[in-house]
Amino acid sequence: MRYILTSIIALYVGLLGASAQSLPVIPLPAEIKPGVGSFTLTSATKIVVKTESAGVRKACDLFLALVNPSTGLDIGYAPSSAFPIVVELDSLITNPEGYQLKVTPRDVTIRAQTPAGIFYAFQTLRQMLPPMIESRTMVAHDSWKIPAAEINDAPRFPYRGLMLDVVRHFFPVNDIKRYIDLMAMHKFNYLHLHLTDDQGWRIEIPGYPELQSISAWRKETLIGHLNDEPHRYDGARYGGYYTQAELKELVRYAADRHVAIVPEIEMPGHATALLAAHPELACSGSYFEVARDWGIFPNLLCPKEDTFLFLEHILFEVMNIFPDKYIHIGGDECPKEQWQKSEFCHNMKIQNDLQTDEQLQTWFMRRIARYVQSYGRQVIGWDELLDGGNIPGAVIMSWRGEQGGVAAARKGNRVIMTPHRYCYFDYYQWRNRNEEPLAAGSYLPLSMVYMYDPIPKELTGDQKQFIMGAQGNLWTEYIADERQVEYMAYPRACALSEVTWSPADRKSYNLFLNRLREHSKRLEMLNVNFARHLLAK
Ligand code: TNX
Repeated sequence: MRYILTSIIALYVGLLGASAQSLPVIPLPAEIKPGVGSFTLTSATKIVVKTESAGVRKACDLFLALVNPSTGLDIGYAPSSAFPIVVELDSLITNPEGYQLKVTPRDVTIRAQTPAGIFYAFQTLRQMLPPMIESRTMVAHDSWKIPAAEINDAPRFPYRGLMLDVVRHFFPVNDIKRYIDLMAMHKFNYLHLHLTDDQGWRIEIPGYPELQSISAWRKETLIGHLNDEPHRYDGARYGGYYTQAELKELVRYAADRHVAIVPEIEMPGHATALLAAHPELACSGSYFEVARDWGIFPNLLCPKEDTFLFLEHILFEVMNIFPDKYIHIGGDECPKEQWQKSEFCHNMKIQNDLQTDEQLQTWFMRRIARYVQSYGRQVIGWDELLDGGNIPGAVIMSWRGEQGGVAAARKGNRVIMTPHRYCYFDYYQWRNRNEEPLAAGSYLPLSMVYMYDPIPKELTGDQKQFIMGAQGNLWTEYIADERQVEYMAYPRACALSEVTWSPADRKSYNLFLNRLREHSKRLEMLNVNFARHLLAK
């Protein structure tokens, strides 16, 4: 009886264009109403733009650049068409990133308040087409069908991020573009670039040539895991940096795909590479080497006037390259021995009525925050930022756990959740480590990413609104190339895209896995080196 019933349901679902479950769209849209039949891309299909704007055109252009090579069709624009894809801005759609997408056998209609919404509608439409649409060369395919459906969609959170650490390993601009392409397909809208750390400085700053000639390079790199003893090194000079022109081009590329880049300049810790070029910014010591090991280093910038002037100059340049709202000022993992030993820091604390070194650190970061904020920008910092007091307006990235985020939201600071237990994609994703490439240590399976809810339970109604979203972090100590970047990020980033985009009450890990099985064919067409443990069936 049960079998017959499921067969009837399956048949019924098959006749309808799309069921919520059969559409393999990731992240899952907020609302899908299945329709009847399907729309087919043919040479008669044309995009009809009802409200012209550069942003709308760009979103359409990118869709055409995707579908024309694989289909061999010459789909373009027309004032009208018998089989149109109608694109229209509509101020009645309330969420600036939301959209309505209606597919019938005769037409496709896309409405959104902004070009971002139009872009996201196209990403959904793309995922409703067969995976072969992703091919860069023409493929023989009998028809390019899109199942009929009506989709109303908008993100759950305004901040949907991934971080890429380009210090521990350095990735060419083209690799980052590919990372952005994949992010955009999954409706992520912030790429956090970790640009400076103990092991390198990756951003060109005019007027400070040693940042390029000294800080950007390490003598050699640790082989194997940090915990392996004794430490062995590869003997190969390693490094590089992005020129200002490259970064500006990357910003443009990302903006076209509705991804904003958040640049991070680390301070006062994780500063060894900077100190290698500018030892005068330390409290004591005159010789520092760009780090060859991973881990936490004792080298801190000294909270003196020269340091602030230097950092302000750097941040001025950074703001000139990166036009978006947020500038990340680091602030994590600062062992305080050097400050404790310093007469200067001791006096600083007395002068400013500070009792602890944590208060001194927050005081340091508050000064930097004010500088950045004076340019109309906003700072983001790791959750250590508030260990010694408050920094008005600072956005807190809660990484040590959820507590930093909870405390920040209670103080009225906005929060991006990135607790390592749920969001660190440098951790192993499979139980049997011996079967895996070397990774950082802990274990973060796909299911755990999927199950994560960025809103901590202990927050009250009012406090919840301070949670802007969540971010997955890809630290690259053990990730040397783009293939491994993709292996660690996917499919966990697919899961995080649903955490940050899809309505919490529609999430289901099993249904996600079903969609992911379909979605993986698309990733395969895109030649993404995703981890296949859970898709082998
Ligand atoms: C902690 S998360 C760090 C990074 C490391 C990472 C390795 C954070 C703000 N700091 O410097 O790369 O752990 O998992």
